[in-house]
Amino acid sequence: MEVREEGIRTMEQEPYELVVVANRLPVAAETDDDGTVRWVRSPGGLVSSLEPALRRSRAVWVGWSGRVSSDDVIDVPIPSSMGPCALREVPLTATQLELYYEGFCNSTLWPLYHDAIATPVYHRHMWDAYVEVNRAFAARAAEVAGPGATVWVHDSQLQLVPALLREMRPDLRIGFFLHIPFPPIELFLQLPWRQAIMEGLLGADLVGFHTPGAVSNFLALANRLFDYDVDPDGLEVVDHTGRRRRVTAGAFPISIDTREYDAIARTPEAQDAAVELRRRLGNPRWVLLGVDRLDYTKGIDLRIKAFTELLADGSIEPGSAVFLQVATPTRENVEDYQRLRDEIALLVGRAVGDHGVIGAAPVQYLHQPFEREAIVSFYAAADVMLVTPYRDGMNLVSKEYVASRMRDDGALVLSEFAGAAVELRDAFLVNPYDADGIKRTILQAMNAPQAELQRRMRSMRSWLFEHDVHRWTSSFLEALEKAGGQE
Ligand code: ADQ
Repeated sequence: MEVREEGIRTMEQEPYELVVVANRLPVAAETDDDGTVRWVRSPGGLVSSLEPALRRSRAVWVGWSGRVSSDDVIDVPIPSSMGPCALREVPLTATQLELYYEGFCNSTLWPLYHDAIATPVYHRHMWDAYVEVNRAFAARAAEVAGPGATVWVHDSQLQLVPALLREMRPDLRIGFFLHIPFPPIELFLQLPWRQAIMEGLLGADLVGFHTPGAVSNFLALANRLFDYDVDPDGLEVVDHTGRRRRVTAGAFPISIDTREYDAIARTPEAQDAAVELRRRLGNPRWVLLGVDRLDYTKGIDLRIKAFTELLADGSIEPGSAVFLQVATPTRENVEDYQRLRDEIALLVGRAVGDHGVIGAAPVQYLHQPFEREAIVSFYAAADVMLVTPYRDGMNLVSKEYVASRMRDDGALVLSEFAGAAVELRDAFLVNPYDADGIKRTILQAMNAPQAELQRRMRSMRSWLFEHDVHRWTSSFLEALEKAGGQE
């Protein structure tokens, strides 16, 4: 297919041998006042992880562009120069967005897979929209994949795609990766559509998770629901024609581009910005930092309460420490998120009202997105990083902090229930539900001898330099290459 864009002629390389299927495309559509559609790159996240692999092969990315289509959907081709590969849109209507994305993905699956921290809703019309949208994604992938292509499906929004796609295109090699936790059997069994979701996932040749714990939850569930014999690396399933097929399951802990974070942190701009930030905070002895999407899974509330109690009981002297919480706005149309936004604002307001002095607040709160360079300068400025999710698939923030500490200093306080805790054993690990435990651990991190901090940070950094995102991508794709096999 030829695409013309601003006089540049580019040739897309069909047939595609690698197809990435994810809810969002790495570009977003913005519509101008006169109705013209402009494409804007959405950097970071999955696209930077996959970029090298995408550039190596004839690749295409299938996903939603962020714009709402009317019911009679139009297919606007996206200029291929916008991405590291060709891009194909799956259009979503306003109703689909509400029922599939805000509904089934964010109000059913997200809370259920995160230990039901918020109560999941189970509505049949939302499920119907989830099935419909998964079908549309599978159809699009089936349409663009070349013969025998490799397809990598991402995350909880698209769990039905592997089986749907296999039905449409049995020649494909299909991998699925779940970016969020996979819940224990007892929770998953609540789901009225548990069987269909598991059948969807078992359509893949390889199903990947962040942690060994998630793998064993998945295998135990396959055994319980279908009575399949499982082994530690997967299972054999029987398809509708009676043929046996191998499904491999494994842990592939996602990571970051460690060298890139390290390099940004080393720039004079980042270092100057960190010094300036500390100055603006009043040059306290300790800067504590939280960086999260404003999500109820992240444990922001208890973290603020713990810090406030330390001020109240005199364990931290006012003026000696400032806690900066940065939170990106997210999922603002979902009710639980609107409530959380108010709760956090209230907690911050109380802390500042009760313990602040004129011109100096012990807790500072920014509910805004920032550029990556700015986030790195926050990391560079922070003596103690607080990452205390109640449950998190991996948590990249913890890894980004470590990668940004080029002087091997700083302390990472990390929830035992983040996937990252499996790897970052030298963090100050904490039970995120235990207010006293968080308080004790914050004090321990603040007062640890420099030699201990250096030992811990060095060991975490050397792990991350070896286990970076490039290793994640290649190990998943290599395992996918070997996976599968039919009788
Ligand atoms: P998230 O829940 O979004 O990801 P996380 O892994 O921590 O959580 O990634 C958040 C990203 O957003 C980080 O790269 C961070 O730098 C960035 N970010 C946070 N606050 C920001 C702000 N104010 N401005 C700009 N950027 C900000 C999901 C799962 C995780 C899993 C990832 C990847 O929930 O468990 O690690 O996917 O698989």
